[in-house]
Amino acid sequence: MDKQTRTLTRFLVEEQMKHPGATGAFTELFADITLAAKIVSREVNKAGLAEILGVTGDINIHGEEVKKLDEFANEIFKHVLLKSGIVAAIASEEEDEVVISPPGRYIVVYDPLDGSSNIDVNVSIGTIFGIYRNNSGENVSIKDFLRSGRELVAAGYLIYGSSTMLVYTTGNGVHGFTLDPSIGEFILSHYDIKIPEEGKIYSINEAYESRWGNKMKGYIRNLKENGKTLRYIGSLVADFHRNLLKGGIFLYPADKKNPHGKLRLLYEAIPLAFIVEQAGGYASDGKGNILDRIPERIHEKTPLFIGSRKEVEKLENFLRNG
Ligand code: P6P
Repeated sequence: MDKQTRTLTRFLVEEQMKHPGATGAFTELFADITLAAKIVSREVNKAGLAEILGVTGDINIHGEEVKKLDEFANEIFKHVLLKSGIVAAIASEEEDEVVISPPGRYIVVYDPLDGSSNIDVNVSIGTIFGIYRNNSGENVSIKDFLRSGRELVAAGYLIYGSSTMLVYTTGNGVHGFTLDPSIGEFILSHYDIKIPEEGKIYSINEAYESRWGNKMKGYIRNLKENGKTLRYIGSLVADFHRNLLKGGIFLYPADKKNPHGKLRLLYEAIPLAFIVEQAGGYASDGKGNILDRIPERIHEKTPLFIGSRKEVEKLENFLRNG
């Protein structure tokens, strides 16, 4: 019976009870995040049916402008977070600048719907988020976002797939919850996720091989010679989630076309790096730990190599020594 009733809400309250000084603000913030996630999940799951799949500027049967799903998801998270009175500012992949709305004890970074180009073909997509303390009170500004991922209070992601899952960490392990749409609750399904130290899977877009450096080519050749298998969905959250559970490495290197990589440091790489490290894995930009990087701009790009610790460390050695 307990398995069916261990909801996210109950889990968060149990975690909160371990911190006597806790005010409940973090638990309330998470309730807001899960509310936004449930709304996005509903729209993603019906996107193939509703006119919402349309491009920006279409008018639906209600005479309302139809937003693309990623813009819709951004608006939902932005509204719910900034209306909470708990979040003083947000940085979003869909917002050119940070959006400041104090007061609030926290600031949140997020990619509202990563991989949304896959929604038309029913491939899993996701939301990635990270939560920091607001150390500047009413004077919160962009400077409060340009800080190490080691200051994260929490990080997580939603994966909108065959089921909708929320996976998050507050620095005490990584836990996964699966949405039961019949009761509208996230139920604990993956307690204390640990990524296998090694894995057979590697995830990279091999179409770009001609753009890689020789050391990257040598590393991928070595993976093939050692019997690894390629799995690449082209949706970061889906590729990351599979490798988190099964082991392996995801790679999005810098190349001739993307000299700094394609993926975003602040609201993609850093939150996932916190999660994977809490699960026993490792995330690198090829030179060092992603969590030691200090973003210089909110939309800064980075190479990303993330997954089983031994694999990522072997990749770093290849890039150093060839
Ligand atoms: P490519 C989706 O557009 C995305 O941002 C990530 O979700 C995904 O990992 C990556 O880009 C795929 O990029 O160049 O292989 O199509």
